[in-house]
Amino acid sequence: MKIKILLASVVSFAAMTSMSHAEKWDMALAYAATNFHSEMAAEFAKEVAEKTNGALEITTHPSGALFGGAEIFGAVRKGLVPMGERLISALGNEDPIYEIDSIPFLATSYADAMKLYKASKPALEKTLAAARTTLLYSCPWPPQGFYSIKEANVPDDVKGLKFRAYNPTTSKIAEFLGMAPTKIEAAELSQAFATGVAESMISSGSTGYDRKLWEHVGYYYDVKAWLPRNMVIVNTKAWDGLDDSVKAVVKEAAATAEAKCWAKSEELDSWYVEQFTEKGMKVAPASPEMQKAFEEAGVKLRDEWLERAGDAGAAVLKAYEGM
Ligand code: PCA
Repeated sequence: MKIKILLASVVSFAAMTSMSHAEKWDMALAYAATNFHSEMAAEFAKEVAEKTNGALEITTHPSGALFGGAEIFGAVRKGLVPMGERLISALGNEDPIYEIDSIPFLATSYADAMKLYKASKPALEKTLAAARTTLLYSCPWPPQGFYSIKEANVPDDVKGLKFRAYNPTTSKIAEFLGMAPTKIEAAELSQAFATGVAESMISSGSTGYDRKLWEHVGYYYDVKAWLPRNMVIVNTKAWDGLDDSVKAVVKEAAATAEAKCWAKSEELDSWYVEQFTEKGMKVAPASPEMQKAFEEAGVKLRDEWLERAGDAGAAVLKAYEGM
């Protein structure tokens, strides 16, 4: 009897202490609250709060409100914020594995993008671990197309255009085509096009839609060049500090968010592009000349990537090609 009472009080004490340790985490997001990536992050946060009975409450901060896109990875790594979402390939200068999803024309469908994710995930997780961060989930943007303020039928048409880049790969493609790249976060896009700082870019219909680019840009070429992914990461020290039961809930919610987000991205892909036509943009596939120029840039970039990524990179590509 005594033991039972003692046990009961130990249990309620444990419950109390775990309650007093209820964690409140911020999650830094770069993209608009209405973007599907941000909506999934909000659903993920809600599921975690519900299933942990409030032991972990995550508040999402979209549109770069807490940290701008370019700062999120560093902020999570340093523990300035426990959790955040970042466009993986924007980190390409830190390690080539971060930009495997943006090698042009390597994986251009959702099925191939998933294969590439699976083939590269162990290497990605290892690289993230060395940066004291842990991967929770990763979700693709729709296939990438080319936006231009002027009609782009042949490579000469785009020469000299100011190009908005979001990662090293897009900067290099722009240079290859004689455009002038500048790195600009999605949150600043409308302004960049409105003021003429940007005149062209490669991105998905999703980002053009979020930023109402039809107000400034007349042409969208549906190149389907690659599907870059975002990743949701957590500072490893913060992660290690969670109870195992909370970790299990977070992992499960992350797996759910990942599956839903991939499906949502694919579902919205053509819808975004349809909206452009409705808003009066000219939507077309790339002309054969432009397609050829993009593909030539792609071959160069792939070779260059393999050189930088060495044996480890070659092994990942081989695993992907064998899937
Ligand atoms: N949208 C993001 C990255 C890729 C995409 O489709 C952006 O343009 O910033």
